[in-house]
Amino acid sequence: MTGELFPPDMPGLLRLCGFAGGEERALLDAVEALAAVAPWRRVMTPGGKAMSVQMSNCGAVGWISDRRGYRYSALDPLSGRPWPQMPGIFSALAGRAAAAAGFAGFAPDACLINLYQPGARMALHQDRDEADFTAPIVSLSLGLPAVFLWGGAARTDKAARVTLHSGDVVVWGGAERLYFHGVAPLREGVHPLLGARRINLTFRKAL
Ligand code: MD3
Ligand code: FE
Repeated sequence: MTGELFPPDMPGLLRLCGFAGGEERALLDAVEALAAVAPWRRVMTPGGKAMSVQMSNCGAVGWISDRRGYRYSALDPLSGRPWPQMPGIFSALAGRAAAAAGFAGFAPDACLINLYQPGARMALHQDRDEADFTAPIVSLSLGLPAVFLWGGAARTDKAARVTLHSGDVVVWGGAERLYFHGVAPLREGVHPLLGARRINLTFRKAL
């Protein structure tokens, strides 16, 4: 396990390459169990377009999007029921990663789970639906590698390209918490555990 600042000169970021390397099977099993309760779905942007990424959530609240906008909701709009609880293996991993990056006591109340199949992408955006921007966001990547687009404070800032691999964990805090970011279209491939998929979990303090 190695911790490494990336890209250089960004003190709010810590990339922990392979941080979850030994736990991928257990983490994937937990994701599949969650998806059996709160199934993958393609959400609609407020502009009325279906996103190419499929999503689910666990935790006290989940991130949703529809014609009324982006927000966190305690209920899964598909079932009308609360989102499944965040598995202990998720909150423990997120807490350990945040602590390694200097954010002791990180207790996420939301986990957005993104599923990418080849061609799926995420346009440049900011994450600003959370109540408290001083809490970091912790992300975990599983499955096929993805090219992460890492912009700046302004939408027009040129984005750097950083490949995220299965088992990589990144902690995003400080000023970079509000930087623009996205994911380039997922390339075809087969991962030994996940097949032709990438799953990204983002742990957030939303409330
Ligand atoms: C930097 N997800 O769900 S994870 C998202 O790979 C999202 O699915 C991407 O962007 C994915 O909102 C990127 C890395 C990430 C997540 C949240 C961030 C980077 C971030 C919030 C602020 C700054
Ligand atoms: Fe994001």
